[in-house]
Amino acid sequence: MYKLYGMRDSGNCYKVRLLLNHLDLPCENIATDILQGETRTDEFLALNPNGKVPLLICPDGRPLAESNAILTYLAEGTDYLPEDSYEGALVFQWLFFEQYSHERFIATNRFWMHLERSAATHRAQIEANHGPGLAALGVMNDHLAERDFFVGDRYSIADIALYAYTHVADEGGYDLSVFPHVRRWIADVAQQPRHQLMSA
Ligand SMILES: N[C@@H](CCC(=O)N[C@@H](CS)C(=O)NCC(=O)O)C(=O)O
Repeated sequence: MYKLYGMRDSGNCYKVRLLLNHLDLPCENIATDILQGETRTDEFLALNPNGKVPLLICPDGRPLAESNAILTYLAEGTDYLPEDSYEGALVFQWLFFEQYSHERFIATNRFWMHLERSAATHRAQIEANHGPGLAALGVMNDHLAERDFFVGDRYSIADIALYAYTHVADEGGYDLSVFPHVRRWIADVAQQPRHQLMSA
């Protein structure tokens, strides 16, 4: 059985829980509170020297970190990662976009404003992140104006990766009402079979 070190309110961890649920793969969840330093213990650092969740432990005991790497590993050979090499590369394109142009602005602001509740301390960084976060949402909105899902008009791990922090972007101060295609897509993702709420 898989084991997942993670925190319920973390979008990066939610991505993995969501895919595991879609795939109906049983998993033991190991609650790991980043606010209490539980990713910085010697025991945890021995498994992931980078000190971050999610961390997946495969049934054979091997650890795997980085949410989008975990998604790719679990999705291999399933409907959630296209077999076609070009479409597969497009999925990677959006996974890298999510980490470089989206998550570090939108998730970071949500962390300070909603989870750590340290917005006053990080006011300047929150303001600096806001513009690039809006730009990422704009790129998504324009892309989704033309299609149902991110790649090949089929729900894939590109959607799962981007959904995790987009559907709670308001908690980081982002107003999604100006991104109608993103809002339509959020509703469609939530209708997928075996969808699971972040709070589940
Ligand atoms: N790029 C990593 C980011 C992981 C990450 O930032 N995890 C946060 C929670 S969302 C964490 O564990 N922070 C604890 C720490 O930095 O001490 C991924 O996608 O998995």
